Amino acid sequence: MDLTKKRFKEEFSQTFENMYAFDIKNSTAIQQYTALGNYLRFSYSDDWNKTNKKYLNEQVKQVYYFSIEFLPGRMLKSNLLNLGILDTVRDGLVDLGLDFEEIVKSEVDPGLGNGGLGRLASCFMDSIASLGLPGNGNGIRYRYGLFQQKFVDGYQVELPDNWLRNGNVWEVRKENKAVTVRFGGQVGLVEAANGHLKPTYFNTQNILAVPYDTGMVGYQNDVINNLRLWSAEIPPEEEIHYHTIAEREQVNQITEVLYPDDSNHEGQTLRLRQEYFFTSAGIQSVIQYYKQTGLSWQNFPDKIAIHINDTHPSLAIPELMRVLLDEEDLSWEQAWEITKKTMSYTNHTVLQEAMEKWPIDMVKKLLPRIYQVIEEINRRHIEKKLSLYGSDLTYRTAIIADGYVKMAHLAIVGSHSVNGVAKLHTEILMHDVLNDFYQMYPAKFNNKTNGITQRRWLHLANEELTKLIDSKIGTDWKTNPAELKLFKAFIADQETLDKLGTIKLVNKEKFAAYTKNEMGIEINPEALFDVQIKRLHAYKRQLLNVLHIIDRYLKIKEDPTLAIQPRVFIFGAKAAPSYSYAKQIIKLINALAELINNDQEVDDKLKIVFVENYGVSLAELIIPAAEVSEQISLAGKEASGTSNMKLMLNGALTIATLDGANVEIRDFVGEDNLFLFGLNDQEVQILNKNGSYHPREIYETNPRLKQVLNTLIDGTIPDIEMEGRVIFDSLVYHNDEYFLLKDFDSYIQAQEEIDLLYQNKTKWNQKSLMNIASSGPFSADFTIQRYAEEIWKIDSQLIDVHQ
Ligand code: 26V
Repeated sequence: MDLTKKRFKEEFSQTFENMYAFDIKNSTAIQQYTALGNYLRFSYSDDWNKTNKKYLNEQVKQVYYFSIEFLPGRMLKSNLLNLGILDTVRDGLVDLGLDFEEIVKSEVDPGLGNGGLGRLASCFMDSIASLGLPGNGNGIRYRYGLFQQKFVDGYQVELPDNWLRNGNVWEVRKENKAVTVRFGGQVGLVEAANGHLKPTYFNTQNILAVPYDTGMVGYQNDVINNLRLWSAEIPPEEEIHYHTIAEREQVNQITEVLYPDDSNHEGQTLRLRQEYFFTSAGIQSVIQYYKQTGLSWQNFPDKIAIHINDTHPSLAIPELMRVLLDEEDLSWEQAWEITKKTMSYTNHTVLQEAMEKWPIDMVKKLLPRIYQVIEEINRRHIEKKLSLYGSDLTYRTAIIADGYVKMAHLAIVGSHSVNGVAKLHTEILMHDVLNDFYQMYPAKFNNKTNGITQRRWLHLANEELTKLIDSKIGTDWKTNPAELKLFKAFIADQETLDKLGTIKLVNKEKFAAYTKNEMGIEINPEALFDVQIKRLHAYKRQLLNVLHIIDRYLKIKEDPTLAIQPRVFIFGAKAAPSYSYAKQIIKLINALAELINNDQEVDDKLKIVFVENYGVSLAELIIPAAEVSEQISLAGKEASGTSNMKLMLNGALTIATLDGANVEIRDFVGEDNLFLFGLNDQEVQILNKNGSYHPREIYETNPRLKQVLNTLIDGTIPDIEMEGRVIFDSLVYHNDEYFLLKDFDSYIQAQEEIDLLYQNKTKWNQKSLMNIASSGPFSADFTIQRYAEEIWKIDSQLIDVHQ
């Protein structure tokens, strides 16, 4: 975007006065932010409109990314960067006497996702727009995002996240694009004009789905794609039927709040309502769009790709079938061909407890017509496969079985592509978790290793490092991240290595200022910063990290003069409100922090910082300051991980099991530049299969580990009587499901190697540089290119947009 500083200052000041009718000098940061956001939205609205029109007029194929979560982070800076006016605006604001960083911080960080899955969806939206690909997001405009986390006496307390309190400058409400979503009622057959019997719905509850659109700004390419989030309302013509507040509330509830549990499928009706609500609204809006093209239904898959992010939107399959059958009068065969060719599905987890399945009665009652469609999909699936694969295999793949509708089965049968999110994860899907389906549909399965956007996670989060890289290898890496590898040429350049060290130190100082001001914890920026940031889950093994910390603490207490590398252990993690074991681990970490941080003898050899309310904005502060990246899940459990990629991109060294995308990280950066430990997934499988794992024996025979574990129950760590006992028992007596005891020694050994290497700053910085330079392949731009070419079959519109 062309914008001079002079013009910006004039136009922005004018916008402010038009909005507020007072002088900008007397305004708050939130008001300045609001005016700036509006100003930016106005200034890209023309390109937004043009992008839309171009897609429609040229009838290019578009992808619709259906996701029940998007986690975009603050948008002001990334929009400025992508519009190409970050420096102009920043300088202009300084001229006007305003504080840019204060303005940036006054934006709320929308928490419309739980973690990896939602953040991935937002990285993808950035890459889709930046590559000039015709793509749209489809999701839910939750009135309340993921809870705000507070610690009270070390315990997690959840507060509502009223993210819309001050409005949202980026969204545009589009009442003209509202659609009706129908729940409940009955299905009957009514004779149509052509004499055929046609399914018709009676006594349904009709909900108005109102879209709020947000521009997804491409990186300096004039492309503005669309993220459409739906809100549930009472249709004006139905107001008369709502007599009580409770009835009205039931409607608002549909889009009231994001479900905060990403590990355990609980099967509540409201969640199923959410899933159908946004998929049905999304499908209807795609159909409305398609009808404008005037093309025949047979061409639908040539113009539309619909991607379902995990199984949450998998009702898109029967919903598209319903529309094509009941509203557009296609035959089953025609409708099914179109649906399969249109849909593709990504699996994000192998955890059994997270697999979605809905009780038949619930689906029947809430979505009677959809249930009929699913029944017929299932009937035909079984009928077709029975003679080919025999009854055992075939019935294991049934969509309806044991009283439930199995959503992953529906998603696989109804799509042309099924992908995992890292090499190992896809292997496990093909050969283990989804092997029955792999036997039936080998060609559907493919891998798409996750990626991250380097624009947010390097360029914006770490501007100093960006400047250094620019000065060494130029700026082409911003549009072609593969070029980051050119940075390897500076492996022996002492000046570059020293600069890397200095930049890291400055970032650590920034984080230290945060912990001091916000948490009252003083940390030494010269200490090694060790980071584990991700949702709290037993399989991610934050507890293994804790055992290592306790081990260090005991060593220091045994010999307070010990020369040990000072470390700060940084945690960020929310636990699902109903996940009591995860909450007990939070309490343990906080109690241990209280003990260690206040122990004079320990001094700054050891500190623990557990940040409250971890999310995208805190990640942007922590990741550039990180030196060690903890990626220590039990092998075979973490589908991919993405914080591993962000930390590597910012020069942290990884300590890892061979799990998820850690495998590819190892492949790209080389074994010498990260620290591997622990069981691999094959070894885990064998131990699980032959039942030969006996943690109690390890406890009894490993004195060092025994000493560490005993601190959980012997009063060493104050105020954790209950939690310490539960955790101790889970490890020692209740078979240590995630093999912490088994991996303890090898983890400690890897940590000792880290300490040793850190003594040699040059060698450390060399490995840090190798990590930065090897992280290009993890750009979401590449991931999205593969989705676009291999699954969606869509093309970049970049060159034309510039004409
Ligand atoms: C699952 C459920 C199931 C119960 C109801 C609520 C709910 C909400 C979200 C989820 C998603 C769980 C799957 C997930 O987040 N997987 C993560 O996806 C990341 C992106 O692919 C990947 O990097 C992580 O390894 C994976 O755990």
